[in-house]
Amino acid sequence: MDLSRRDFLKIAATAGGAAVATNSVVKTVLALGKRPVSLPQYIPTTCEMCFWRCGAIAKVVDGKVVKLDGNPIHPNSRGKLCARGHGGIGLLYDQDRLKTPLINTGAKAEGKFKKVSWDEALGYIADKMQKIKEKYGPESIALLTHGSISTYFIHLLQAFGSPNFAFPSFALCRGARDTAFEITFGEAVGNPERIDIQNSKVIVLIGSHLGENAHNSQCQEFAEAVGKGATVIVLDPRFSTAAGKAKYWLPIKPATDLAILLAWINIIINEGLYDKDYVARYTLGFNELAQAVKEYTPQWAEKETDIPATLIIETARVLGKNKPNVLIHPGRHTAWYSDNVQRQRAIAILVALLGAYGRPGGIYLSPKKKLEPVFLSEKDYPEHKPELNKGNYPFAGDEGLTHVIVKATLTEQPYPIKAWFITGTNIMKAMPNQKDTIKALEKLDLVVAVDIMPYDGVMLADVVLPECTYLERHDDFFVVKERALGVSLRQPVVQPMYETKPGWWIAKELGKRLGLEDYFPWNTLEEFLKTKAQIWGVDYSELVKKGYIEIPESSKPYLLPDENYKFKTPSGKIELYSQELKRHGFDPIPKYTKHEQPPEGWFRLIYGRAPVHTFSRTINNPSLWELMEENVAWINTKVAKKIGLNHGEYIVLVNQDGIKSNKVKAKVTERIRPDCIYLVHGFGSTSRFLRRAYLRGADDQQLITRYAVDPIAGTVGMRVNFVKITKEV
Ligand SMILES: Nc1nc2c(c(=O)[nH]1)N[C@H]1C(S)=C(S)[C@@H](COP(=O)(O)OP(=O)(O)OC[C@H]3O[C@@H](n4cnc5c(=O)[nH]c(N)nc54)[C@H](O)[C@@H]3O)O[C@H]1N2
Ligand SMILES: Nc1nc2c(c(=O)[nH]1)N[C@H]1C(S)=C(S)[C@@H](COP(=O)(O)OP(=O)(O)OC[C@H]3O[C@@H](n4cnc5c(=O)[nH]c(N)nc54)[C@H](O)[C@@H]3O)O[C@H]1N2
Ligand code: SF4
Ligand SMILES: [Mo]
Repeated sequence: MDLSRRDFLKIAATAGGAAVATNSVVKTVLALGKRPVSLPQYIPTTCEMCFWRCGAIAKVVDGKVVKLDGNPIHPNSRGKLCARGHGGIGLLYDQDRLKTPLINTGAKAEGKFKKVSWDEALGYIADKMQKIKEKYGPESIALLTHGSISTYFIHLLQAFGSPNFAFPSFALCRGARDTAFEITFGEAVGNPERIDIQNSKVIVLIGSHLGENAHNSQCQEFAEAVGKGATVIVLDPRFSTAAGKAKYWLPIKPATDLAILLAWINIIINEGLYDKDYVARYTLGFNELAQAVKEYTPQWAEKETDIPATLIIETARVLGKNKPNVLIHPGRHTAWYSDNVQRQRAIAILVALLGAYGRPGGIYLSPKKKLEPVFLSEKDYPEHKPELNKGNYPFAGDEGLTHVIVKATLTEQPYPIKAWFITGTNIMKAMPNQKDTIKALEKLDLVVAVDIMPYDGVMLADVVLPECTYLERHDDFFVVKERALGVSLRQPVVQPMYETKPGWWIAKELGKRLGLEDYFPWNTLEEFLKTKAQIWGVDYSELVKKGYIEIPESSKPYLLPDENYKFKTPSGKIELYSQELKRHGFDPIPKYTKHEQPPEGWFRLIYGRAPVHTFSRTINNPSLWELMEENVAWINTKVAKKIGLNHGEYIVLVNQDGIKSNKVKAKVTERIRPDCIYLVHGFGSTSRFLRRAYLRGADDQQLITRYAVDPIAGTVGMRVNFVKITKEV
């Protein structure tokens, strides 16, 4: 029997109080012939079960993590973790983790691995990289990356001479939103989004499915606002969890959101419901906007969206009446259709008309202080050929475009790509058109994956390097730009298990073998962190104890009355009409684009999140898998009745290109429109190294063989695939 905490407290109490507890416990335990139990340690760190990056506190007993809790002083967690955050323990102790470096000895992407030492693996990679560099130049090595490991590998590849990296978080996630807000307000809306949801009187969720999207403090604030009586308006073809809290659920026909947004703008202008002082003081292009939206009447929008004109008018009035304390949620995963940036522009314009940017309950301002970047080394990067990772998209962000890397690999244009590093991203699940991904992998001379788990994309690599989990390592500081500015620390709460190593160590060691040691002028990352903290004037030892430090006097969430705030746009104003878009040949004010709708007998495939999983990365996690082992296909009751389908029956989905999904259970429900089918993303793993997740549920990405690229920023629309239901499982 192990001594539990309750026993400990009992013993401590009988021994006469806390002050003598430790000695008494040791004595008592020895007297009982037991091994001494150490006192629990509580170590703060930063969660990486998703990218909200909450402050977490690990309770560690005898070198084992027994509990994870939210750090109360961290603004992203406020003392609580979500289910996935608690699932960090499951990740740490998952028997299926990558444990040693691996080299594929079979055919390309065959996954026939032998275990090798770090020295052999890194030597092999360095040798191949040098050969590729000699033949094709350093730019021919590309990096697909996500998460905190990105910092070290972008640095390594830039030091080697390649500028070609891409994150899924731009093209496949929030790129459209960030571009639209930059164009309109001169600044992206941030991550975490700078939304003042706790003070909103009206909350409009356009697809944002809070509650299923489990971003911690945002969900907490949403619950708070609902508790205070905020009016919630949800546009979603599916009755989401958030719709369950809404006064208005508008079950919009998928792909038509821009119609309702333009109609709202039309009504708000026509009925004089906009914030006139704010518009006059801060915006540019109001007259052009008023002219351009004249055609977008509520009656027109009704035909496009299936939402009655009366409801469109009623909700527009709710927005106008409650301005400026209105949150039009800017969304996050905005990679929906081919006009993502313009749809997001319409949201930004609506925010401006309601005077909600820089106002309580709307979008709050960035912290007024900055922490200047401190780089891993001060040494300049070598000259290189121009980057290809942004393609020909004038507004593509600095995070690069994943599909452009794939295309360049396949076509060798504008120059060849011969190697991929894949760090912290599951390319088979994150990127659409898996066939192209495989074709590209087959063309490459070297594929290296650095990961913690043997997920699908990882196991197609030539060399697999095991990183330790976030609970076993330091990472670079996280600068938190919430209402105030802050610094969050990640530090190991236990030692790395097996032969796993931190990402910074892997990059540094590989750098050494490539003759790039000068780019890593520190022995451990902690040494670098201490220097960085000193430069920023942050007390590192306090950070170690607390996990999070707020920068004093950095908060200024709202505009002052009559403030002459200068926006970071070229004009210094909020650009309702965008000269920049016009200069590049795009519509300066959003225009409606009609998208193809599914033919009779077909359904649009839509997807989203489950509260207990993060993309594909948690589906094998023992504790989270237990909560949800596979996904289900949401199908409307009438549709099911027509084809004689029962709730819980297994089906297969087939897309327009004849691609079949894994078998998946039907969830027959009134909670979805009849013209679409919904899957939670991330399931249907094809990696046989995952004992729990292998072939469980259906993979939405497998069915997403088509995608629509937005010409403005190169973001990818993934909701343009149609599926049929078959019962042949
Ligand atoms: N069809 C479809 N596609 C999508 C989406 C969708 O909903 N549907 N969502 C899109 C969005 S919004 C996003 S942000 C992207 C997400 O794209 P990704 O971030 O690529 O998502 P995951 O599928 O979770 O793959 C993450 C990989 O990182 C690994 N990993 C986790 N933690 C660590 C770590 O600490 N170190 C290392 N080295 N590796 C780690 C995991 O084991 C896993 O292999 O996908 C996009 N693509
Ligand atoms: N639990 C959990 N939470 C997460 C994540 C996770 O993996 N797990 N990932 C995080 C990340 S990186 C991101 S980007 C976010 C993504 O989450 P959000 O940005 O909140 O979600 P959306 O992409 O808007 O898509 C999901 C919703 O859009 C609806 N939808 C589909 N088509 C349409 C349409 O045409 N119009 C409208 N109005 N709605 C439509 C779907 O029914 C679904 O309810 O979630 C974040 N939070
Ligand atoms: S939202 Fe959940 S998974 Fe994401 S960082 Fe916070 S606790 Fe971790
Ligand atoms: Mo995302």
